[in-house]
This record gives sequence, structure tokens and C-alpha cells, in this order.
Amino acid sequence: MKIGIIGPAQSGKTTMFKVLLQSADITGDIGMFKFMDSRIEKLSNIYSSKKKVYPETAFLDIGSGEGFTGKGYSKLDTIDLFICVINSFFSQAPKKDLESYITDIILADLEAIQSRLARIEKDRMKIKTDTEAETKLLKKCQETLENSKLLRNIGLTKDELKLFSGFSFISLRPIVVAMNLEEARPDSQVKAIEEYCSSMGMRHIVFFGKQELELLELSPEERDQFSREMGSGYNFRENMSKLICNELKLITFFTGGDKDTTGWHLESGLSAIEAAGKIHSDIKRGFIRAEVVNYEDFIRCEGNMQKVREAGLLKVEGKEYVIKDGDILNIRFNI
Ligand SMILES: Nc1nc2c(ncn2[C@@H]2O[C@H](COP(=O)(O)OP(=O)(O)OP(=O)(O)O)[C@@H](O)[C@H]2O)c(=O)[nH]1
Ligand SMILES: [Mg+2]
Repeated sequence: MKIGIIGPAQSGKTTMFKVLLQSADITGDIGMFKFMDSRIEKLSNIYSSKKKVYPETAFLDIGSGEGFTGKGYSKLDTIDLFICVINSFFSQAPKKDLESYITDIILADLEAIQSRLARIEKDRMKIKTDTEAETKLLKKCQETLENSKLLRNIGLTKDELKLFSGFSFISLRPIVVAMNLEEARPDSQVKAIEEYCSSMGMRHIVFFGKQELELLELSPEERDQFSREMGSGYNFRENMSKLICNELKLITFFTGGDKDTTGWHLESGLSAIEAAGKIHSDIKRGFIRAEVVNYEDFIRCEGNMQKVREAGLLKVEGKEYVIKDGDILNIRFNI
């Protein structure tokens, strides 16, 4: 999985990249982001784990230089989700900046669709396979884009998406808007961005770039203190983690013990056997059963397995059991 940070020039993309990777002097434009999840901390305390392991994913700081033409467009092929940073600390019209940036994305997709349609038309005599379904779909997408809508929101089916294999239109993938703010920002500007985002079906998140960057200079204790002072609800890396999971339909399950507490990502809807495969192929191969307690129940029982059992909250599940967010798994296996 890869996540790309995009946005207009000088909007704070590299600032966000540094903050997400927790390093002010990072060089290069790719790094691994640890998905923050306070549940991992809590579980690790209960288990007295030596190590905490967070789910990770690659982040790319995509400079604004190349834009969406030619090489710049195909460079984005492998990105699963985009975070579009908007300068809302200095710009006088951040909503306008965002709108014009999103319009550029729409135009880039439109151009890709038009050139595909032109190619189909040109090769009509040569191509033996049936291109009727693809052409019809391309035209539907063309119309969507011409109406300034993102392709992601028109509910294409899996079969339709298959026709596009080999193409990766930007607006088929989630775009999360990050407002790079400073306090003392007029509410009206924030509101305007929020309204635009919801009209386009994009999620948004607040980012205090400058302060977050300054925080990197502090010790972890001082950072905690600051977070508390910022009030509840603002924990940028954790909020971002949740948002990405939501958009990519990922859930988190946990395994824990004295060695480590680990958070694992799993595509929503997958079952225990797939979860086992994430942990280790041997565990998948030798799967016998999964003992499952959900995080919420575990915490309600004060992290005491005896209480969990007595309350009937420990479930024994087979391969087909669909994993839920927050499930703590103990997989019995035999190889
Ligand atoms: N005042 C203020 N300045 C910021 C904030 N975020 C970023 N900056 C400054 O804005 C400038 C651009 O930030 P970058 O993070 O480099 O922006 P970028 O989007 O990576 O820029 P390019 O890669 O050149 O397009 C830097 O001088 C930052 O220090 C913010 O929240 N407040
Ligand atoms: Mg940059």
C-alpha cells in the first residue's frame, strides 16, 4: 500500500511528510508511516510487552513540480490514496486553491479518458476484442468528469473497474484534504473548504503544520504535554491513521504477549484464516481455531482474561469467522 502527499506548491506537503514520519531532518521523498493507535499502547501496558509494533505503510512526498501531465500522471499509478495539502495558513483563498487543484486532477483524468477513447476509435479495425463495454464506461466517466465530479463517487462496480485494469485514474482513488492551518484563521474560510469537500465527497482533516514541525524538536514527554494542551480530539497522526483506514476500508486487529503487542491491518470483511496469513504463513497453514476477545470487552474487564472468560466474552472461532475492528486474536495452530 502506498499513500501520496499531493497539493499545490508550498502548501506544506514536505512539512506533513516530516510530521508523519516524525523526523525533522528526513531526506528523500519516501518513508514508512506508523499508524498510531492508542489501543496498542494500552494493550502493551496490560501485557507488559517489551515491544509495540504498529501497522505501517509507505508514504511519498510528491513534489508539485511535475503536475499531472505526462510523466507526472503515470508516476501516480501505484498510489492507493492521496492526501491533498492545502495552504490555509497564508493563502487568502484556500478554498479557491483547492478547487482549482481538484479541477486539474479532473482535467488530467479527462485527458486520459479522451486519449483512450481516441485510441480505441483508431484501432477499431485492428482490435479483435470487444471494446463496446469499455467505450460505454469511458463515456460515462467522461460525462462525470465534465460535470466536475470525481470518478470515485459514481459507484462503479467491481466488474466495471476490471475494464479499467491497466489504467489508474486519479479521481477513482480516495483523496483526503488536509487543511494546513494556523490558529486565528477565519472560520468562514475553514467552512468554505469543508463545504466544498462534502460536495465533492472528499473527507478532510485539520493539520497545524508549523506547530507540528516545532513539536518534533521536543522530547516525547513534552510532546504529550502539548497534545494534552491542544485539547482532546486533535492528535494529528492518530486522526490521520483513522481516516486512512476508513477510506481504504481497513480494520485493525491485535496480537499481544510479553514479547510484543502488534497491530495488524486487514481489509474489512476478511476472515480469521486470512488474518492468520497476515501474521505468518505457517499459522495459516496449521490453523486450528482462533480465540477472540474484542478490545472494548477486554478493557471493560480491566484486561483480566479471567473476567473475560467469566463474562462469556472470549469466543472460539473457526476459519470463516469475519474479523472485526479491535479483535484481539490468539490463534491456535499446529504444524
Ligand atoms: N506559517 C506557516 N508556515 C508553514 C506552515 N506549513 C508550512 N509552512 C512553511 O511554508 C513553506 C513551504 O512548506 P513545505 O512543507 O516545504 O511545502 P511543500 O508543499 O512541500 O512545498 P513544495 O514542495 O515546494 O511545493 C516552508 O517555508 C514552511 O516552513 C504553517 O502551517 N504555517
Ligand atoms: Mg516539498
